[in-house]
Amino acid sequence: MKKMFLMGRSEAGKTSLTQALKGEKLHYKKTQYTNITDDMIDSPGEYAESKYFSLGLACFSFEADVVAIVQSADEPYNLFGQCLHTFIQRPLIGVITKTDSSYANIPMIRLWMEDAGCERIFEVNNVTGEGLSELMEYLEEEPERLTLEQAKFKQSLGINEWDPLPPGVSYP
Ligand SMILES: Nc1nc2c(ncn2[C@@H]2O[C@H](COP(=O)(O)OP(=O)(O)OP(=O)(O)O)[C@@H](O)[C@H]2O)c(=O)[nH]1
Ligand SMILES: [Mg+2]
Repeated sequence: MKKMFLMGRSEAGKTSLTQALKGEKLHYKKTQYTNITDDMIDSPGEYAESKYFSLGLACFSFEADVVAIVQSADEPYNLFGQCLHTFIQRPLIGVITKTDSSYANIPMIRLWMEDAGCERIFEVNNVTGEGLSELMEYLEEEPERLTLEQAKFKQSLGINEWDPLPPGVSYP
């Protein structure tokens, strides 16, 4: 199971996503500080909303296997810059919540996430559970655990640690 780090503005639906993935009924609980469990790191939205705290978010990413930007389908503005993935040494994915909102503009949120460098984008409804199984399937794929030498070899090829080796290439 991949450990997922959630970041996104307050009310985006991060905590609800953790509840929905655990099969719990949604219960509102404002996140006051970063909660770390075995599979998930849930941060308060205010951290992503401040440029000073956002550095701390980059640090938390080192404790995770994958970093998820969480944005609701009716989000009025974009908090994340282009090519965000370049300063996060983990795969970056996007999770669009509140797909049931009558103000949803999913194509726009997808564009923001693609600009940020998300390699996968999932659309979910935390209330009904729609779309969660696809995300769950992705999280259940075990990440490859590399030795330092293997990681350095991948770096020498100019590829990310989580990218597959090019065809015909194997570890020395
Ligand atoms: N309709 C709908 N409401 C949702 C969905 N996901 C979350 N919500 C609601 O959105 C509100 C905010 O959700 P939270 O999960 O607490 O948001 P958060 O991102 O954890 O916010 P902070 O803890 O402040 O950072 C709650 O009232 C949820 O019930 C969804 O997919 N659909
Ligand atoms: Mg929360």
